Amino acid sequence: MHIQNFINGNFQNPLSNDWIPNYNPSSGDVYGQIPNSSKEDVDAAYEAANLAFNRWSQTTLEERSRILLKISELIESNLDRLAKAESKDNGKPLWLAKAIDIPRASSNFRFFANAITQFASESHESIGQNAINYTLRQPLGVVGCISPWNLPLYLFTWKIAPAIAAGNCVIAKPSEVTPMTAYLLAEICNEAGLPKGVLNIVHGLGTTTGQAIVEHSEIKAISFTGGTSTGVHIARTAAPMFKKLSLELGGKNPNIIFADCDYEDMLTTTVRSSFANQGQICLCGSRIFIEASLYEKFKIDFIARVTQLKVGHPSDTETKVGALVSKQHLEKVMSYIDIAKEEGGIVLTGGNKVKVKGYENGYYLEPTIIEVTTDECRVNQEEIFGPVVTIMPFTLEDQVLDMANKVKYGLSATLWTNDLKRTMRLSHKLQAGIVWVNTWLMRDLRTPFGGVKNSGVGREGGFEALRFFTEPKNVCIKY
Ligand code: TXE
Repeated sequence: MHIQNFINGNFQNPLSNDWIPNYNPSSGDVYGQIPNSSKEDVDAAYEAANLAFNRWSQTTLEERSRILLKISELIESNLDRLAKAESKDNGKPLWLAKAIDIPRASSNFRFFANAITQFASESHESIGQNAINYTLRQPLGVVGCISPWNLPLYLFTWKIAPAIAAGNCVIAKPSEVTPMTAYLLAEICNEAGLPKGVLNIVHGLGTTTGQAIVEHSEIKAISFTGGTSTGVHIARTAAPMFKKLSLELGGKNPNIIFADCDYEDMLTTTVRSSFANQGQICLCGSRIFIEASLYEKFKIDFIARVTQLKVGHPSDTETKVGALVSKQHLEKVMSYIDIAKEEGGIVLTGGNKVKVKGYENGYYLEPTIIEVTTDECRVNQEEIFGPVVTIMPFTLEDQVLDMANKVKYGLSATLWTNDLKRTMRLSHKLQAGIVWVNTWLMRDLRTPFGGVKNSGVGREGGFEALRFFTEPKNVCIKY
């Protein structure tokens, strides 16, 4: 099967006729080919987007909202088909794609279809000067959206929906590792009546296609989610052209557990925040700090729960941990388990590849818990992005705060405690874009989403996203 680019409402092969194999992580087989689009394909997408911009930016909010809602409905009615495609492309359990990824992609369109009708700008009356200032919020023009492989359609639509809701035209590139649902979304957009050229999807490698989008002098903004080193490269490329940038990068998030927490709730959620989606979520709590008085009990119970998680084929309903996304990624994650051992970490459970019957070449890994004695070791400092967590005890609040903040990342933090004063103290001091207290990954799409330090710049979500995808212009009228 050959995936095609989606330019000006049409499906087409890459101009160079250059293709990349697409792997099924659950079996290790190549099951498709995707375009490795060149600068020329990106130029063609730009022409289409630019041509569509005048009309789309003048389309009424009601009409834009109606089309976005239609896309949302069509994603919903294609739930099974999209979930199967996502699971096959990414290796995640099918039930997870059905319960989370695809419904969330639909919600992204529904949310921004509604949000755009409520988005308003300010006016300032200059009292005593007979003047009124008001702010126009104008779409930027043609913007670039580049997304990763861990939550393919979920994160792809999280960028595209606000961009087009705000009146921009988009050139989007999904990860070359998981292109399938983006391809299917293109069909849905045509069916929903999205005008030609408003959304263009070019497939290909980051270093060719992605680079061509970032380097394009007329693309006004880049919204990117992916690895921190890619983010650095994009920022360096885009800065001299003064493009607007939203960068959502890696994380190494602390999960801080105090002895006064609701134990069962904490334990169940901690299993999820450690291993959901094979640990391949930027928000996973991969560094677990436990108050010393609870440490031994937690250690025993956590190991017991984690060894029960079934590693298996994504289509098996019993599977809790599916396949990792690619062979390279599996090797990278495995290399960190070796690093942990070299650094004196103790593998409490997991650490080995798994051979799933009938799918022996798939990229499966046991969920892994590593006990560390120092927070400064590499496995506690670097993003692994797989089913690997570290645990270590702490005694003092200041000590755990210091360890939580002593990494280069600052995306999210989770706190388990029933002490209100402690909650208030720590949530103020934790260096993170998001702090969850007694919960994890609870999302309200109106809230600002993003990180500090090496976890990125800018915020997505709610009106923050609509602000990112518009340019404020001050108009001052003297009367
Ligand atoms: O991501 P890349 P990779 C982290 C995680 C992972 C590491 C590397 O630690 O192990 O990043 O993953 C496109 N110009 N996260 O290498 O390369 C690329 O094609 C423009 C965290 O898979 O950053 C893809 O579409 N685009 C993360 C997207 O960038 C470029 C999710 C992300 O790929 C480009 C994924 C370039 N020069 C990985 N190079 C999160 N924050 O959720 C690559 N791309």
